[in-house]
Amino acid sequence: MTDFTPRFLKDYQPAPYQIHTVDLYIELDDERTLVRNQMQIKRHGDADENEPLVLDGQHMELQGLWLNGEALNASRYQCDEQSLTITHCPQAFTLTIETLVNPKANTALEGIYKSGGAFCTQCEAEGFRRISYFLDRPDVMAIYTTTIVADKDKYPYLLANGNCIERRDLERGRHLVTWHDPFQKPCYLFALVAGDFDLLEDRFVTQSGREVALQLFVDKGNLDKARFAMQALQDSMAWDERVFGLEYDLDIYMIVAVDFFNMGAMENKGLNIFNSKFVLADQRSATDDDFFNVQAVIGHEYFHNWTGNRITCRDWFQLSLKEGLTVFRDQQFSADMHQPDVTRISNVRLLRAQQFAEDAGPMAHPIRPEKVVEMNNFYTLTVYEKGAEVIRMLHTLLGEQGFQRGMKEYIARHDGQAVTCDDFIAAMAAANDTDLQQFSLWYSQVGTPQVEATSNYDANSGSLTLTVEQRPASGQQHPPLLIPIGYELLAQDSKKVMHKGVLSLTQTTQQFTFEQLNEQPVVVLLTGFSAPVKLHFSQCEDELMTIMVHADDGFSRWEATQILFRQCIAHYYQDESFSLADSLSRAFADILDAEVEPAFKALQITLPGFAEMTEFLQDVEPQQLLNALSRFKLDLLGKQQAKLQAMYQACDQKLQSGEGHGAGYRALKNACLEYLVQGQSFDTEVTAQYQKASNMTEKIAALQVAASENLPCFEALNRDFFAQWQDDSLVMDKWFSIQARIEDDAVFERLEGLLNHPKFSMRNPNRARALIGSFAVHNPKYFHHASGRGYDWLTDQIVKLDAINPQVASRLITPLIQTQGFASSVQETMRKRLQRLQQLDDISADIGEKINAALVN
Ligand code: B3K
Ligand code: ZN
Repeated sequence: MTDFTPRFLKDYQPAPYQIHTVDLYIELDDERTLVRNQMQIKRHGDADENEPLVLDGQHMELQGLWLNGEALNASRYQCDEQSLTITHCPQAFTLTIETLVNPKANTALEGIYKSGGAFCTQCEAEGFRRISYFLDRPDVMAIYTTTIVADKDKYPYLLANGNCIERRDLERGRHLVTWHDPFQKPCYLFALVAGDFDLLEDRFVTQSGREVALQLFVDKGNLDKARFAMQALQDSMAWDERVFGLEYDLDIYMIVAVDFFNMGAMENKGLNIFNSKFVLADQRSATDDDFFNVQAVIGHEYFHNWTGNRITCRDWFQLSLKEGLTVFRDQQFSADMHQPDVTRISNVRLLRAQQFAEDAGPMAHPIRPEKVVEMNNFYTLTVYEKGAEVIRMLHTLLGEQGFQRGMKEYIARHDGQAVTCDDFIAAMAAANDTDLQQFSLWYSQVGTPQVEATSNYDANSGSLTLTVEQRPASGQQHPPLLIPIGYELLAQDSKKVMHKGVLSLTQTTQQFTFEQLNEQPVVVLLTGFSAPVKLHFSQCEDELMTIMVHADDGFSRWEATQILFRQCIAHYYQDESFSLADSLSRAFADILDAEVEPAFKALQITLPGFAEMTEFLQDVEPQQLLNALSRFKLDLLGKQQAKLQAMYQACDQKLQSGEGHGAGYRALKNACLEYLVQGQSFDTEVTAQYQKASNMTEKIAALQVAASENLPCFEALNRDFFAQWQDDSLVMDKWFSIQARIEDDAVFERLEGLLNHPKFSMRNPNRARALIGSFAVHNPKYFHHASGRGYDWLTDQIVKLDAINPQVASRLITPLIQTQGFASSVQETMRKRLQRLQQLDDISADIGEKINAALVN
């Protein structure tokens, strides 16, 4: 029976024992890997001397146990499926444990496992307990020395954290390598890799003049695809020095790319392990978005070296301490490397389309959760993305200088420690001599707060009063939060910005007055998306159109168009005979004509999608919403076909002449394509785009629209694509993802075929996500099919996947548990599938926790 007992933040207790050093000797073998773990352990001064030592451990065979060199008598210890308990421990002692693990059978991809021919590890959050018995919690920090023994031909590279201190050959073709990491760390940052790779080497000279060796290990034949990642690493290192004054600390930084990986990447000290999707990229096989993500993830993991590794979390409830902060840092890095407005808008789109839904769904939790069954379920958009928004608000309130002062204080106080979110806030407050008590409520509140604003201009006195009100998300309760609200006041005539700044909303209702205005301004609120809230501020079309063109803040210019679109889609949704108003068609034409960066224009003309719209409507009937979205798009095309076509061609010419940043023109060209394919005769152009494209961004966009619009050219292009790319694993993920998006009635038969396709494997998380995840998220027409067949199909796959890899299964179940927002009959159909899952024996804690939460009402 699976254990669904939750753990609570309020029950935190320090560990009674500390592990100070860990000496690991690991003899790698596919099915019988031997791990000898020798630890120096001390009882904590306050702990009772009768306190037993309880070590975590799972999926291992205990082979031997020695205390201070003597084999331990069976009466002194007890071993079960989850732990090893040792009684009567002295105050300080050496404990040696020998265990056997089976990497080949490890399909959960936690602990030691095999990815292709290589051994690798994943320990965060609680995977080290699958390698050895240990106090598997982040506040136990030790110095590690790791010796690896393996066959030299098959595994010429043996890697672990820190610096290499010994390397020698052994008998029977084996070799031994020892690594020592001089920094103490929690076990979740332990890593080991053994394999045969191609190695890309470079170096970085730090601001203090130390030379750091940079090594990137990739599957053979992929060296050219690793060059961009190497550059991204060097850029990250330079950026962290320049902006945060933070320098790398070891003499070597290694990144290994593997194909089998549960998430994006892992920041293990000195030895990052990455999903190859976030390392390998070249123009032919990767899209511009892929390049963006490679750089962002390389940055993210590198930035963890200070925010996560040097200063880590006291317990897993504090995860946002490192993740929210590090996402904020990677977002700032991306903004500096690209266009800040465009980057910010992408952050906000992700937050609103996905995190808002999580925060309104059954798994809603504060950025610092209070109750957890399976920790892996809490690597969420809330902890990461909303967590980053909370850090951003702090940055907005304190300013860049104040924020950096706070960071310096945080590091001065806590370098080398495992700390809490409160410690972080306390350092920020102390450095800025300010009180952040009210601000810290953001760490415990649940749901997306609502903010309602009205404005009143008094022409006689020339004063403008803004009345702003906040309330918790529906069903939630908490005291008023400190919400920074960025604003601009635009002059009606000159369109100049008369005032701008940030209002601090601290009360439930508050008024803000601006005096001495000689005309009624257009008010822009929540500039830069200054807080993760839902803003209700009713503005007329004219005001929105002024903002759309004249606001200083790029996010607000984009948001004004989105508000117009959302309102219009809502009309289409509510009224089947609604058609486009001339004013909106003109506004759309203005956007198309405006002189703005192509990447920005691409975002402006991209309509809010299905997920974003379900946030803004109530009791959604999925098919009716899809219908509204496509009628709206078709009407826009009907009115502006000539302009869209001209823009499509203009982008194409810019690209051919190599003018400007290609990525912006490609984004705009593809955004136009999304409209143009709605018309009757774009088959030839789609085929031409596919055939001419020398980069994946244009090629895949052509194939994708051909699939989702079911164009006649699709089958031929699809075959061609498969034939060309069948041996490239990352491109095959794209291919599977496209197959799942095909909108035709044969989709379920097609999906069955794909599950049995020779290139499909449930064991490879990228592949499973590409097919299953893409269907549930990108094919809403059939996922939400009225028959419930889409829900059934997802449920069937979840059952199979849960037995192989619960962590991946648990991510993919998200669209099925987020029933809120849909009409009650739709919710009922979804819940039936969850009930079916709930009745199964042997469901994992990962899946069980989510289903129980979803079915609780
Ligand atoms: N810290 C890892 C995530 C680990 C997830 C474990 N289920 C990657 C990151 O956030 O950088
Ligand atoms: Zn992270």
